[in-house]
Amino acid sequence: MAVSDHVDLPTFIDGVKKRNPGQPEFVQAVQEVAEDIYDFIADKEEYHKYQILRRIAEPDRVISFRVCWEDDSGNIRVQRGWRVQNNNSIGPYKGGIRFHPSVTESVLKFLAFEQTFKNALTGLPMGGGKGGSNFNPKGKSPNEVMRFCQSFMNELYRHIGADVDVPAGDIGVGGREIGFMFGQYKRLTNEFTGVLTGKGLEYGGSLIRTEATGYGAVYFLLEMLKNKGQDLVGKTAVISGSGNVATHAAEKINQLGGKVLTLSDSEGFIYDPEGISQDKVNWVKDLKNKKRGRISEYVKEFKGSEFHGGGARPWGVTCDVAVPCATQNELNGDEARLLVKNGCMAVSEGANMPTTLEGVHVFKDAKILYAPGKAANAGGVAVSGLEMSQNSARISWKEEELQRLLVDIMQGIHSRCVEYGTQSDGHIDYVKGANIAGFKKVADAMLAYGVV
Ligand code: NDP
Ligand code: 2IT
Repeated sequence: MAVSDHVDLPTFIDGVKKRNPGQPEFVQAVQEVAEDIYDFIADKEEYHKYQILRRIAEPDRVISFRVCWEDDSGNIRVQRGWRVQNNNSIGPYKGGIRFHPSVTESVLKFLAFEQTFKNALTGLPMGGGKGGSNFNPKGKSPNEVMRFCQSFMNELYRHIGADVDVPAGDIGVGGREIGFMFGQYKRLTNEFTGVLTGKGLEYGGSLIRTEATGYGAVYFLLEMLKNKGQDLVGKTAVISGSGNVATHAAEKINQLGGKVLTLSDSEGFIYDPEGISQDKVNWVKDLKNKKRGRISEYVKEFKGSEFHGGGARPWGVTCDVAVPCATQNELNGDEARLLVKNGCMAVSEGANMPTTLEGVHVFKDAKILYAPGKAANAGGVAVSGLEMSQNSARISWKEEELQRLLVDIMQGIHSRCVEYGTQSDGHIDYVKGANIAGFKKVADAMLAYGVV
């Protein structure tokens, strides 16, 4: 037997740190998963022998490339693009593309790693991948965004395909950008295939894909509450972000009788004590998607609301439930303690890894209902998986059918978390449940393949 088979958890994490210098987000994501998986595989010799966790934490490949484009003033601009193909044991690589100045290889590796478990949890045949660029779409003209997307695809198209790797949107990449990228892929390859998801309805997109992540995160929240004999009626919610996931989470909370108090962006948060009702959510969607404006503009439109600037985050606002929907590490240990102290009973993560490792431990120790992103925000990629199925069959399903499937998938993920995360005192550790259920499916496929 090889000597490295049974390294303990600290030694394993040390190794991950040494092999991935300067990649704190990636190390953080691996550590959070490894803490649970080490318990689970303690008595499972095969997973050790075949180094399954070590292998999942080593991407199949990381593709890095130059993206040149010309801005409206004729300057040549150079950005870096990536696609991280983490693991395709249970299906083609699948995961979004992020355009944001904070994008680094570490960020995309953590996202591709998380995506591997998330996609397994959906029950659909999708492996894990993620891509993106440090391109900042803010303040760019539509033509500049189009030229960037086309240049990005000029390299990416070699590495993707309907049965190989199927990207979608993420931060900074919505329907407009997917349209530009799909158009360029089609032009380069002369093929019309389901190579991207999140497409427009006119060219192979699926109904409810736009809504699916935010809706799904609230369905998951509702499942956790139902398990305690509760629902969302009359409950106050604090939400961060004001993009695709945040606005659709707010919409669903309103539909289910809750009251949304906050939304945010990187400049600060707005607090509306009257509640951000559906007409206000529609106004924010318009602000973000059409006017490409900032959330601070909300207070000019809706009297009685407040804007807290300087990058302030909303976690100090007293609430029953919290739904972080902006970005990674936007909720730290102190903020987690504040939420718990103020009586927050449930947290459902619409964003990926929004809570720091310390914050995760605070929620776990306080035994509140806490759903990690890989479980709670899987509704988006799940409907992407349904878009792939519709594209392969060249049909479009009806909205009611897709709505039913989304609810069904979120309930299925909840059940899997309960199965693997229920503790001896009856408390459900959703982080543990999600990590183990996601890991087991990918790990068992890897065992079937032998050493590859
Ligand atoms: P959008 O681009 O639509 O919105 C992102 C929002 O988050 C904006 O309000 C943005 O504010 C804010 N934000 C982004 N980066 C930062 C930052 N560094 N600090 C503070 N605020 C920030 O993205 P989505 O709504 O699609 O994505 C939000 C989260 O949900 C991400 O974590 C993403 O990975 C996750 N997710 C998305 C899915 C999808 O289907 N779209 C699926 C599953 C998860 P600003 O404009 O100031 O940057
Ligand atoms: O983080 C995610 O799950 C996404 N950004 C969606 C990925 C997808 O392929 O739909």
